[in-house]
Amino acid sequence: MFSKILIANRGEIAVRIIRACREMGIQTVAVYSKADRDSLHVKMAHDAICIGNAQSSESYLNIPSIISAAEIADVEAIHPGYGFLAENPHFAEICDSCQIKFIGPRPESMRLMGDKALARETVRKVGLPLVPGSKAAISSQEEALKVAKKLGYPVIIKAKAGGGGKGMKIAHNDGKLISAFMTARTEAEAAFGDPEVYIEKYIENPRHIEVQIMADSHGHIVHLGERDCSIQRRHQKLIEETPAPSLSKKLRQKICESAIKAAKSVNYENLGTIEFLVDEKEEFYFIEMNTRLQVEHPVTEMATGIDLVKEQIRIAQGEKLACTQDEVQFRYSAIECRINAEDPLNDFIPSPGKIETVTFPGGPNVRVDSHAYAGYLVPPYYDSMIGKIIGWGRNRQEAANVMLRALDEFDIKPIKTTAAFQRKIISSPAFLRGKIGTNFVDKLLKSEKIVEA
Ligand code: MV4
Repeated sequence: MFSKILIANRGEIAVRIIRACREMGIQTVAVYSKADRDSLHVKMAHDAICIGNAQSSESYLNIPSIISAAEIADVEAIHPGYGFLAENPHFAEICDSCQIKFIGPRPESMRLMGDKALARETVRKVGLPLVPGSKAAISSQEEALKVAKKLGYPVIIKAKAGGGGKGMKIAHNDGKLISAFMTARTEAEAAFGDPEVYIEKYIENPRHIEVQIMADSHGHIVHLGERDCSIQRRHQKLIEETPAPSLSKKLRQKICESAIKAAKSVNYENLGTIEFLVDEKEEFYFIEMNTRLQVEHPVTEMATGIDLVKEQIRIAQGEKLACTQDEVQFRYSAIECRINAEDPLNDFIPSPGKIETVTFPGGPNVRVDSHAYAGYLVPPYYDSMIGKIIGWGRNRQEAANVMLRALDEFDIKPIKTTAAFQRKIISSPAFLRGKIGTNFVDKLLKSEKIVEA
């Protein structure tokens, strides 16, 4: 059993992991950048070590600094959280070679699933449905044109090393395809050091459905249901929920079984999320697998009563899963709003700065995961998410009512946040009817502009 863990992250997720460790009687070591000296995760951990400058490349992404901190603090394991080094197979290998347990999947699984074209090919072999597309990376304009002709427009160009919507380009005709192909390659090279791209048929306004799985080192694997993450703007998710609204029992079953199949195909260990698109004809397609704990994990936790971070730590300790598939119960509907320090009235520009006052919601069926407090300075160097509010109930309507009430209670000054915008979404008739797709937010923003004009 671990007695001390280092958390290689910051913000709300570092706080979340420290909470799990406390309950398990595990000592915690925080690492922090010079911009995060006064951060809540630093106050909450047993120990804290400064690992460098504000810029992430010099701190939270700085592998030698983090490993040195782990050695100095003499920890047995590192939890990477999400983002930063969470899906970096090289970092996991270095942890291994230093006899520090990386709390996550094996490096080979991360490498395989990190190559989005190879991931496609791997799960295709075990029978998962894929969006029609190229089998491997496309390296010439001629080949790109040939594939697009076969698929029919529109098509989407994705970076092999990408994921999460980074570096994607949509093309509606041959002319646009050539320029999109060239830009996609250049951007992929700049962002990931790998210019390789692949092409898929573009699905219009799909629902973005993902399945949470967990797998232990003894070959046991269970799914914890799905989440709908369609409410997003520019690939930043704003609202996530479980169960996905208007998904038939049969389709849900098929998607969850497919997710297990995908994870089994790579002999997966630890937590993972398998992403799917569901189109207007109720067809579903695998798109990618994320090999980490996700931001939106709390909705699954509130719906099932399973603490995913504790499970992750138990799995890393070599323990067996605490429950079988039949024992997993889906009790509640849960909704999460990501609270970003951004101004929705000003094109969502980041709104960092000092928080003078903050009141978090409370009461029945509300959870707040946040590192914000009165007096905290939101630094401009990192992601703008300052916390998450989760509400749940016996059905979606109850969960939505709780969420709306919680958003009303939430108050923060003087920084701007997305909360009021999320309130608008959740109180909209289309959302309440469960009529959501990935175009939802853009449509809402467009309709508002027309009203203003
Ligand atoms: C797609 C798609 C449509 N067709 N793939 C976004 C996240 C990443 N994991 C994959 N994503 C998408 N992949 C095909 N073949 C639509 C999305 C998508 C999206 C695309 C453009 C603009 C906004 C989007 C929001 C959610 C999903």
